[in-house]
Amino acid sequence: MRVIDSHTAGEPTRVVVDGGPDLGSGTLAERAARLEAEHLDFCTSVVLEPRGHDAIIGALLLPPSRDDCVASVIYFNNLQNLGMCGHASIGLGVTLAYMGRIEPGRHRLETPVGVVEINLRDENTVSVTNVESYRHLKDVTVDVRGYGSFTGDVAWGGNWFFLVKDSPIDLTSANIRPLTDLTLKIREALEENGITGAGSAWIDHIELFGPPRSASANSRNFVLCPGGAYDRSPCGTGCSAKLACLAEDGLLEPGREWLQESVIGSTYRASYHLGENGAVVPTITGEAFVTSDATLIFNPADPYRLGIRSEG
Ligand code: PYC
Repeated sequence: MRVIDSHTAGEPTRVVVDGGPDLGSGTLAERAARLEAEHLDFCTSVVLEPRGHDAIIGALLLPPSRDDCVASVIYFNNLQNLGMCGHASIGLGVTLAYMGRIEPGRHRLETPVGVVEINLRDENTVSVTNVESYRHLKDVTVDVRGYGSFTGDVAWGGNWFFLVKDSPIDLTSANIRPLTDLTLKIREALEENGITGAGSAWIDHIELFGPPRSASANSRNFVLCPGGAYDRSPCGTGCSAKLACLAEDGLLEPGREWLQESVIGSTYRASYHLGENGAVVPTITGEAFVTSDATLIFNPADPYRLGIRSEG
């Protein structure tokens, strides 16, 4: 199986170029549902140790089913599919350029949650124009065992987020463990209290905000991803959810730039325009670098060929 690895603002993406499972016919959303329901072994074998680690986002590259798209893609982690993934779309743009499949300029990508645009600005810089993003719930308060109460917004940016404005823990890479513990507990508290995204969707990403380190940035964040890893980048879909909240609070005008720092200090430039129905359409710009072009080997005698999964 050929894979091409990259990182976007520090967050890794592994594009599966060929050798993925046969997902049959149907819409991309139907094929993505089949990947999640029937091919978890494939997903864990690609992203988990010993070939990878739990922060890697897989991107299964498929031929486009629409004439106006350059490719179709299904993003996945060690647990499930991701509807959309900002950093991986930037990584995929740079990977498609590395493969000689796209030239600088605008291209459309089909994802299970809709068509997004990637604008390859140079060899390493891509702007992603995401699906429409919106706030679902404002100022929801939950009691988190051992930590006290937290108030945040529930918003959609291609994935579901709970966004807490003032992190009680300093957002620095020295605090990854306590930040992860806290956000896992917040997620548990949301689940216990039946707080969900639209249509009872699981809120699988938790985002804490605090002051930036750099004078030119607007904010710093820490993002817990569904599988329990943290996002090294400022999280493209998380920035989209943030823009939706800022816009709805009247704190950021269309076209104005928001510079979001991640917990490791990497940055995305983010802005939005209003979509046809008045919703926020975010554009996120970041840099990605290809780090390897490799063949994964699956030896039937290897007891860990499907990845090392946590028990229970
Ligand atoms: O950039 O949207 C993103 C993302 C989601 C999970 C990891 N990265």
